[in-house]
Amino acid sequence: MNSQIPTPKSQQDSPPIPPKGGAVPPCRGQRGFTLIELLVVICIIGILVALTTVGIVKALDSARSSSTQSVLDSISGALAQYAQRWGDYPPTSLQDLGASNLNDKNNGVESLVACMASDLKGGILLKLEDRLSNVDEDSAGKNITHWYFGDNQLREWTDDFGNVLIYMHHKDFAKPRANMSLYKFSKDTEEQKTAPEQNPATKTYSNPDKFQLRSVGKDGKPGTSDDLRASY
Ligand SMILES: [Ca+2]
Ligand SMILES: [Ca+2]
Ligand SMILES: [Ca+2]
Repeated sequence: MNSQIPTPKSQQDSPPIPPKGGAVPPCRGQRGFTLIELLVVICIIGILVALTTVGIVKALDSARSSSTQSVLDSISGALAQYAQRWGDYPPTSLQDLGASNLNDKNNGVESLVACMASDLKGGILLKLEDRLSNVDEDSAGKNITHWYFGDNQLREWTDDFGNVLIYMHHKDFAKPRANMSLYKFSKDTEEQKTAPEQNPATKTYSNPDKFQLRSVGKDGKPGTSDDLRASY
């Protein structure tokens, strides 16, 4: 004779009743993270963030370089039109067009902008107004080329890294005057000397019968590997 009292069916199937107060006891085998595990996770997240940041910076630099290259090529196309219209490319210095009291910085690009902004002989060839700057904060005594700006500031065009472009007419490649070589690329940087680009082996100049138009690239220094130039 079995003296055990059988458990009623309704009690066998019911889930365990949590203790009063709502606290659920931890399951067997469940535990929190150790300090080492947390540190490893934090390290991995840190590495992933660093890798992503490097990737984003590289992508942005690449986009800026592409955009700068496209602008250099647009200016180059407009320069061909200018030469057709005027019989020559813009001079490296507005001194050649009668300007006086130039401050001898950024002369090439200032002459380039002034000539392309002229509204004479068929009108303005290129505006690029979102790239206009005047980092050396100078002005001419008068409006030399009949530019459309409405004041006498000597403006420059900048690349996508915020540095002014370099321009030089081919007749000055061999013997640039001192006032054609000095560039202040941005408001935050010191003046730097530039020189026309040559093939180091043959000593021939790039684009020898026309002009040189360049960007100093992200590093803000002329003559380094990140420089960009118009597709001659
Ligand atoms: Ca200047
Ligand atoms: Ca200027
Ligand atoms: Ca450079």
